[in-house]
Amino acid sequence: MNLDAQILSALRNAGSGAVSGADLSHTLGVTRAAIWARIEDLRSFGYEIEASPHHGYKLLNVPDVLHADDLLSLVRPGQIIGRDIRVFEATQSTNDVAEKLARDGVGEGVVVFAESQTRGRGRMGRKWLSPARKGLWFSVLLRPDMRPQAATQLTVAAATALVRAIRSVAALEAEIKWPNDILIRGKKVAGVLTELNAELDHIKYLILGIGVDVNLMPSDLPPDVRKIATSLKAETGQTLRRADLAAAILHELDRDYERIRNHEFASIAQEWQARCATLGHRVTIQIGDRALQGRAESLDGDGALLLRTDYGHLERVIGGDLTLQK
Ligand code: BT5
Repeated sequence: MNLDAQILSALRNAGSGAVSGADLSHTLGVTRAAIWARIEDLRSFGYEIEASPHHGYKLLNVPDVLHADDLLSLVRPGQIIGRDIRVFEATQSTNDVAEKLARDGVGEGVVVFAESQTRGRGRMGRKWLSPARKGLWFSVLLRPDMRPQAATQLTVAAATALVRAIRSVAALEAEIKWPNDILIRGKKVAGVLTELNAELDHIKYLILGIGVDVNLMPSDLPPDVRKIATSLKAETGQTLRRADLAAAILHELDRDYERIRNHEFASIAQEWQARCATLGHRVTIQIGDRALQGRAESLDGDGALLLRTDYGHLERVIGGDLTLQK
């Protein structure tokens, strides 16, 4: 953690109390003048920090901006996901930035956030709208020791992590629509885009791109997307502090990544199945120009969907566009 993150963390730990400049300077091993300079800088980002000669520094209010040091100060010790955080004001796509970091040899766990994306993408070249400061648009770089066929485990993990984080921060029960949509009352609130670079039997790196509609309102989206999308603000009537949600998602994702590393994917799959709006229903899955019809039965050990087709076969499906049959 760098100095700003350590200061923010100390101020947070003090709760409604204050921390003296002398204490901060002593614990962090820098001069009081250096602390003061960092406090001034944080204030310029919108952090409201009271400075009183008698009591010291007190955190009064934190702005709804994404700030790498602030996010880092919210990451729990020992987490892999989020041990390195980069925030951009604008990028084309955070997945592209993460991919570049991967090619440069950056270690797994780095998370790239952008306040806005000019070319956010969904699957199969579709667009992902990413209005500035209204949502969480980010990518996580992972280097899992697994076969490419098992990569779907991570999409499944991302979905369960999103459901838990949304529950803990917004008190909403979200549902999962296979393979990568998170829905609230049938409308999409988040999506996951998993991209990987792999050899035949081994993943070199994998990028989980996650988009969450947090504080946007229907009017922020064009009419065609507005019809199918919602946001946490639209559902709760409240503006959420995005950093809190981001921290919760990274924490939950880290827990699931640990379960995957410990070969406990079955427990994630179980959780996923309990929140999945798709299982047990008759569905059509469009894969390119092929349409499969049948009953969505369960997930297999790699996270693929098992579909009982109308001909009685069990098909293993790893991607596609799913519609529920009425
Ligand atoms: C997805 O694709 O749902 C994956 C979305 C992943 C976005 C993240 S943001 C950070 C990272 N960087 C990127 O460039 N991407 C990732 P798909 O299932 O193909 O859904 C795309 C469809 O969702 C579009 O065709 C629209 O109909 C709809 N859509 C677009 N923007 C949306 C939004 N902000 N909220 C809800 N739905 C949206």
